[in-house]
Amino acid sequence: MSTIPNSDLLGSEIPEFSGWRSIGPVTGYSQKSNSFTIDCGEAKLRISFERQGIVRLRLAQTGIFGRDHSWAVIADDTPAPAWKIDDETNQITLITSTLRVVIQKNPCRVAFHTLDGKLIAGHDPGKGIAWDGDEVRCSMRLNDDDHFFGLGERGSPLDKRGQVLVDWNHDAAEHDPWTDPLYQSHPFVIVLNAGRAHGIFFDNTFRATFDLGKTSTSRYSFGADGGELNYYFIPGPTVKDVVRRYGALVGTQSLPPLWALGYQQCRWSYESARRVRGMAKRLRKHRVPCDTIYLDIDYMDGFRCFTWNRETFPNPSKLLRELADDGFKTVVIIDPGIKKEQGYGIYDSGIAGHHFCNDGTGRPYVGKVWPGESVYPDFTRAATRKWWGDLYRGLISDGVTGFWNDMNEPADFTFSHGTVPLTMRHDNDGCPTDHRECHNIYGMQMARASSEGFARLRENERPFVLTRAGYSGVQRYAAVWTGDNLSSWEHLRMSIPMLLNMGLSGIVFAGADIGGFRGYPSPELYARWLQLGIFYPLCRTHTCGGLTKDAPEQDPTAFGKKWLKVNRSAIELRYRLLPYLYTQANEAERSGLPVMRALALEFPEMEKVHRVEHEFMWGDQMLVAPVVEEGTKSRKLRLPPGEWYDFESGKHFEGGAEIATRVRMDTIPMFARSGAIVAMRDAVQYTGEKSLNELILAIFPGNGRGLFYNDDGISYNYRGGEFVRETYTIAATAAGEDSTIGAARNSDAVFAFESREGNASFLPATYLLAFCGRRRIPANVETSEGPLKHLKKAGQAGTGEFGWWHDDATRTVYVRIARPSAGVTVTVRQ
Ligand code: MIG
Repeated sequence: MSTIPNSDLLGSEIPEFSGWRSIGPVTGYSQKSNSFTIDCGEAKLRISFERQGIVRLRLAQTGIFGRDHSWAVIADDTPAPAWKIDDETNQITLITSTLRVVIQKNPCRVAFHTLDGKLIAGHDPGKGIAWDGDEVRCSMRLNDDDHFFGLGERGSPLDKRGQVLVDWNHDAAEHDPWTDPLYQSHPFVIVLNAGRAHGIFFDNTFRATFDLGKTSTSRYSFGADGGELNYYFIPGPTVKDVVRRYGALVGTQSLPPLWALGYQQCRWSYESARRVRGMAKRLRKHRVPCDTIYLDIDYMDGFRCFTWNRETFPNPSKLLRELADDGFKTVVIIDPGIKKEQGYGIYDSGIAGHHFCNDGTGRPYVGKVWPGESVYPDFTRAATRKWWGDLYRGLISDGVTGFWNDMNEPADFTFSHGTVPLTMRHDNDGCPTDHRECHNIYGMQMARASSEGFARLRENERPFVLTRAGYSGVQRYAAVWTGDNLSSWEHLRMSIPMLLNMGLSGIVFAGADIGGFRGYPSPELYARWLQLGIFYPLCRTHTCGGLTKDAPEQDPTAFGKKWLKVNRSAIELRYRLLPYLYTQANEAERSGLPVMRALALEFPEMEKVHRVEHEFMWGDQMLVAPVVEEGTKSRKLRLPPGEWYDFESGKHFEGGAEIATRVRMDTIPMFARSGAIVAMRDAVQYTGEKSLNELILAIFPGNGRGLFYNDDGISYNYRGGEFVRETYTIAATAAGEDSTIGAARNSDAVFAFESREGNASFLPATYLLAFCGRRRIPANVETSEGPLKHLKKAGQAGTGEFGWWHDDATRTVYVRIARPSAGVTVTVRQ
């Protein structure tokens, strides 16, 4: 078996077009309910009309379309939209209720227009669709002000214009911001031009490349080493429209169990039960909230999956029970590589069931990973996914609550390119093929097997699976972490555009290793990283600790007293914000919109903020500008247009400008949009510690709307209606005279419990409304049901008594009421 040179797989060369055949003139066409097939000599191009106004194009170079199968696109039973044909001399136009698809006849070029005839996107007039042997490529027109977002996990700057990006899942153990590819493949790009957006999803699992205006200033292109030229044009016009529609096509991030949104502590490795207990005890002793502890590969017996090292973990179920009693969930790592060893049950049953990928000669391919010689389960085979999922039974009965799937690019230490040979065979859901076609989906199908297995074994419990590799749609099965980063400020910064583009690509439940995986962070770097990491949907510290036992600890308690306080308060803030985060996670599942949002998603029409790399919206209500440089005393940042309030102090800022805000070590620059309503609670040590008795709503001056979602936090019952979802509004009613900027701070405010859907048993007994940014003591506060008592002493605040009081230090008017019915309003009169 030959080694494949690195450059062939990981290089970003875009093939020259000289030997390529470009599609020729239209010679005929035919139509069927939702599709229109164009003949271009021997080749055929099929255009079909999909859900949500999405248009699909497929090319058959030889005129014969292959199996129509996708690992990404989910089934859809919405009826095909109506469309009609307008056949003219030089072009054919397909007209839907939202788009005009214009097919130029000679040569065949396809373009997408608005109904009133404006060009949105189209094939490059010179190149169009082309192929060379197995390789396929599509060239599109490129405009001067086109900018590119999405494309999954990349370290490079947020706007991908001018970059060539490769999709080929790669164990990028040592990467920097320009290393490409990384671990995941998401061939989905969002094109943003003067505030208007559309998307392209190139559903091809072979090694793919996107040339986003690097080799040409007049066209961009995407293509793959094999497979079908098969892509979806996803209309906007807003970035949100594109992201939502992409979510409807490939599925959205499934709602995690609530505990998985808590803080998570990991290390390679807590290599013995003693050490795991020690870590857990330390966190509780220092009152650092934490929900989850991870076990890395050393818990296993000789790296054999689904086993325990009985010397270091003599009684796993006892350990896990103790941890559970103390409020910790335990997640263990499981790699795909199965040790080749007769007598090891998993290997034997895998051989008996033909579950391992063969090398092309019929024998299992044997690579090298942690256990030494290892074989690779074929996750592209349904029977193997079932077998694999069931293997978790033992760990689950030991008390393991989630699974961490690593090395699933898949990694192989045999070759310098880091993966298995391209000749390795896969079942490919009944259509056998080689690794070229299945490489990019291997990790996703492993995560799927794990998640589906968990769902069978723990009926009606939401799985938690964390995966390193993935392909479009992986978010249906797993959360994602961004692999082996470095303990450096550069890597802290890099994680932001990376996670923002992942969010735009549907991978919502994601995070980078807090503090960095390789190396040792300074106390300051760790603290600042944690202050950023509490906004990662997946909030996990992880390190390889230099792989030596005496390497320093990397956790919130490890940097001395002063830093412990800083670190604890960051994590407490995460827990205080959990109702909002959980609401956003539910919104992500419903809509496909991410939690960590690039400014371009919320403000597509405001070009100036599109390339802001190190700020983000957190949900639709908050803006976070974490400290990303060592020794920062004053954080410069750009506020998008509108009015903004400092989240802690309530201080008012006019947006649309660069500002600088002074920071101490424990300052996290965060802002609320005017009219923001953010659901919060008191901090807890872990999510299951205390139920939500009082919901705190942080309400900012202005006009706006907010949401609160809640359910049992663990089961699927919410899908059958066992949840509650409230919407609130806040309005600044004109005190009449004052219409100046920031006037909302001083005008009357009317807060309304607008609507309630679902089961009220998931609501808290009391609500604490915190009207922020109010300097003046109100004249009175009343609800639509009557006046409220003015509690003069701040001390009364802690007693749970109903009424209102003003806190001068934080410029907040607090109002505590018992759970009202929908429709009730609360008015603050100035
Ligand atoms: O070859 O399991 O990215 O998080 O700690 C290294 C050991 C294997 C790579 C993962 C990392 C994990 C480590 N793994």
